[in-house]
Amino acid sequence: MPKAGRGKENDNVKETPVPRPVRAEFLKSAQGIGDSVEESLSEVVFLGRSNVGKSSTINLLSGRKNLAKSSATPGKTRLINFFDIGYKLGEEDYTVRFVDLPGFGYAKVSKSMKEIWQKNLVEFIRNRTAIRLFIHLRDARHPRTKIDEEVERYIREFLRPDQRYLTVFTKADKLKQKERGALLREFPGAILISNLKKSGQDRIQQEIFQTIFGAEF
Ligand SMILES: Nc1nc2c(ncn2[C@@H]2O[C@H](COP(=O)(O)OP(=O)(O)O)[C@@H](O)[C@H]2O)c(=O)[nH]1
Ligand SMILES: [Mg+2]
Repeated sequence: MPKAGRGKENDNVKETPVPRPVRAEFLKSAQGIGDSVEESLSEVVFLGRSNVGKSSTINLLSGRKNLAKSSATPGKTRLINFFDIGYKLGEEDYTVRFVDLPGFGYAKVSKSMKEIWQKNLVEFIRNRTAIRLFIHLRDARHPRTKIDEEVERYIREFLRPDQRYLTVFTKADKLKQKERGALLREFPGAILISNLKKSGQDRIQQEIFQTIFGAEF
């Protein structure tokens, strides 16, 4: 892939390029690893508590208003959903697979991952070879919930060298400017987004391309 130009501030000659979604397609819903789609593309997994803004974020990143149904029909909410997202970066075309995992519950204290996720989901995230990036969505107003901390610790324990873990805080529009700065200082490397204001998504697209295609921005 062509090396992306490093955009400097006040440098109006070269702008930092952003991968642009141009196609999006729902593939299927699966119960678990057994009936999932073939592992033919690198995958980005989205996980987070129910109502954190997962569907909204997938819609924002895919450039499609209703790709991930914002209010999934009952029964479908426990399934793993697969989407292929086609991108353009410069003149090149790329495809990335998005995986939307069921939201985990609000349990304050859990003794094991089984109480957070069903067995089939734990099996999926641990054993699915195609996963290259975990995007953990967290609510910017509640950055330290026990369940989010547990999930992060759990996934980092089995994270492979070819996999990355990215924390994205949603609902940035609910914070004051000062609070946004404080949050990012507390979580270096995290990204803050607002689905309402449609802000922050470019950096996620760049992270996806850095991880999967080794792009440099
Ligand atoms: N203010 C604000 N609301 C958001 C944001 N993202 C999602 N929401 C709202 O939060 C609710 C849950 O969003 P949804 O995407 O369905 O969450 P999911 O359950 O994690 O898939 C909806 O009412 C969204 O409109 C955001 O960045 N800012
Ligand atoms: Mg949803």
